[in-house]
Amino acid sequence: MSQLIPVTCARNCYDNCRLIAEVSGGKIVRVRASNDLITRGILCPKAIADPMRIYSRSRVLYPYVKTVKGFKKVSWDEALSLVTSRLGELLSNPSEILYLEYGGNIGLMTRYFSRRLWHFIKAAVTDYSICDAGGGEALRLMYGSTYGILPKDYSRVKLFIFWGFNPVVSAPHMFNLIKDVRSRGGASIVTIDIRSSETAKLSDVHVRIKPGSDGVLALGIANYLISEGKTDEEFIKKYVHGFKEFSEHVSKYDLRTVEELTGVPRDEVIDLAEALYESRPFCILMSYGLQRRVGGGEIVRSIASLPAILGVHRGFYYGNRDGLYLDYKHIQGLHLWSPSRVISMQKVGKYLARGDFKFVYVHLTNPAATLPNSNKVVEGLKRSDVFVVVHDTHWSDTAKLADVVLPAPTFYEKRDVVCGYWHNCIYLNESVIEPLGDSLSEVEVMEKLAEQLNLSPSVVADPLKVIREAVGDEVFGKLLREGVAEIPYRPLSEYQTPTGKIELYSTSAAAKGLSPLPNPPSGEVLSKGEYLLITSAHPHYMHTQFEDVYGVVPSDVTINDSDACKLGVSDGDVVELYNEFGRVLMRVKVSSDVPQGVLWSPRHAKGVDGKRVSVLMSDDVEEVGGGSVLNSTRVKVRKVKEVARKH
Ligand SMILES: Nc1nc2c(c(=O)[nH]1)N[C@H]1C(S)=C(S)[C@@H](COP(=O)(O)OP(=O)(O)OC[C@H]3O[C@@H](n4cnc5c(=O)[nH]c(N)nc54)[C@H](O)[C@@H]3O)O[C@H]1N2
Ligand SMILES: Nc1nc2c(c(=O)[nH]1)N[C@H]1C(S)=C(S)[C@@H](COP(=O)(O)OP(=O)(O)OC[C@H]3O[C@@H](n4cnc5c(=O)[nH]c(N)nc54)[C@H](O)[C@@H]3O)O[C@H]1N2
Ligand SMILES: [Mo]
Repeated sequence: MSQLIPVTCARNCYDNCRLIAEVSGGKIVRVRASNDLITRGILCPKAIADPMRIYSRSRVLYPYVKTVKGFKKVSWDEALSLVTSRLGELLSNPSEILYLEYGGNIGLMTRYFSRRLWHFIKAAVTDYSICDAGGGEALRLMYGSTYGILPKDYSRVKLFIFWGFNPVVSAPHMFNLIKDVRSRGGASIVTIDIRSSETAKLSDVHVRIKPGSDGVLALGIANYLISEGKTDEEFIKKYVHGFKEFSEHVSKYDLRTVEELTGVPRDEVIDLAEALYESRPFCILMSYGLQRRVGGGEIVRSIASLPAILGVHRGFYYGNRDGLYLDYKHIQGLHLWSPSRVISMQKVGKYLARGDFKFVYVHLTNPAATLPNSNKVVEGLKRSDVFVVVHDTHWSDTAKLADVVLPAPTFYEKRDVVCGYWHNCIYLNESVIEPLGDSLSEVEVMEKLAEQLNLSPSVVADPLKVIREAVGDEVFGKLLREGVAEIPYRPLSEYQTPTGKIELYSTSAAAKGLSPLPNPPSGEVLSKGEYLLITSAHPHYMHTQFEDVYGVVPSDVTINDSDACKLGVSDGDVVELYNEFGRVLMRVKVSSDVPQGVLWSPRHAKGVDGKRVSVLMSDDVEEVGGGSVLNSTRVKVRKVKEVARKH
């Protein structure tokens, strides 16, 4: 007899699906999809493959210590006493301890509660800026916070614009929900992307734009609407600050300039502007890929001006966490303690390699593969004076470089409370199966470390009690009774800016020395022989996860036909991509899906030489919000090997 046990996916994905694990003989034999509003009976390729990944040979099942002969299996006691003796020596110099963590599991206990130990000892942390920081800060400058329309309100939306967003791959359940709204009520779907993405191919309209020029398009649309008198005056009077300055500012974005800079024909610009005006309420879904570039924050700010002049309260989606009445700071203990140093995530490699840190604790991330300028990350982690501890479910690239590796249970093997950044549901996960091997959860490891270091009991608080304080009694009560609850959401018409209005002229930006009005780049400019390398999500992988099931992330680099011709390369040939940060060998795929001058690879692609494409990624820092500029990476291309062709 098998048992069916519900569990919510805790991966760093918009969807956060409700899954049903089929358990037989204490093992998960299959994963199914629940039929709720979000999951809708559909599984993504990752959830389908979970049983294989849970029981794969690349699981870390026991603690290991690195020796000259390789990794040696040890007991938890041995591993922990090694870790705490190193950590103990540095407690009086906490800025030499780096706590490196990201979104391998976004559970409130696994990810947020376990930060308490590191905050308590004042370890250095990162600014968590790799993914969405530029756009997030841009929205805060203008709207006071990032939240937008919730999925349960999509049924009233008449136009969805996926702006630099590829949800068919990166948020398949979001796309399915919106596709359903389209087929029921006649809403349309527009995608604005530099390439023919999977989503562009399934949309009603694909607006193909030059990389990095989206802000120009948005301000051009704004200028057109203002000059045509197609704005919502009442709304602007009541809710918008700085419309006059904004109108003057955007007047330079005439249709000719916009067409020239963005490559979008003027008729398409007008169509898009008219569609927005006619199809209110609309929802502009801006992705994180769009803003991971130089000027990314200003691009998001420019796009976010459109709902303001057209009278749609927060007519966008970017990330909804800010809208939830959930006190994340409280769970992390940030109301009690603060880190001794906060470093840019883009610069982790640089700072590690130059010896800023003596002890690095890594969990929920695989930085040797996923951070920019990753050659430096690897160099830094390999330094003989740096002690590296990795707590992971699997033997990641980073675990293989560690001094101590600790086994972690997957989200199927531990209790947690899960809540994401798209919908407002919060779920209680009970463990579906016993933890595999000797694995211990993040909370358990934190408790053990705190105990051995004789730290205050306030670090090792009861996680459920702390979560209850963070969500309030009512939500918590429902969560315990029913396993799921909705978190109350801030009103869409509330703007947490200094003026209480949407600030097209941002007073906070001015105070920070940034341009008070949106000031987007005119697009990526390439020098002779340079290509722009864009990387984005692949359906089979969650970043570097699932390589144990689907094989390594393919080493493909997609090149436009005419560029391939110029370079004298064809499908299957091996080329070297190189720049000031590193070099990697990739396999050519010729396609008109990408425009001239642009190369596309799956994120974290593993080259034919075994190197990750991340060795090429620029570690520059975006001005607004300190975001990453991964999609502003420039490379040169050299043909290395021709594939044998049949004649
Ligand atoms: N299968 C899968 N799903 C995932 C993930 C995963 O690894 N695998 N990761 C999750 C995470 S952490 C994230 S952050 C999201 C990311 O997923 P998305 O938010 O969808 O972002 P990306 O995949 O980075 O890029 C989306 C699109 O932006 C386009 N783009 C790049 N530059 C520009 C530009 O200048 N202008 C325009 N208009 N378009 C541009 C790219 O061509 C790409 O099609 O996905 C989440 N979902
Ligand atoms: N070139 C390029 N680089 C990028 C991006 C890009 O688009 N292009 N995208 C960036 C973005 S948006 C992001 S979000 C980052 C993501 O970067 P990472 O967060 O480093 O991504 P993952 O490879 O998913 O690493 C997560 C790790 O957590 C582990 N893990 C999973 N569940 C658990 C758990 O419950 N407990 C523990 N202890 N470990 C667990 C996994 O095994 C894996 O090793 O990459 C960034 N880097
Ligand atoms: Mo991300």
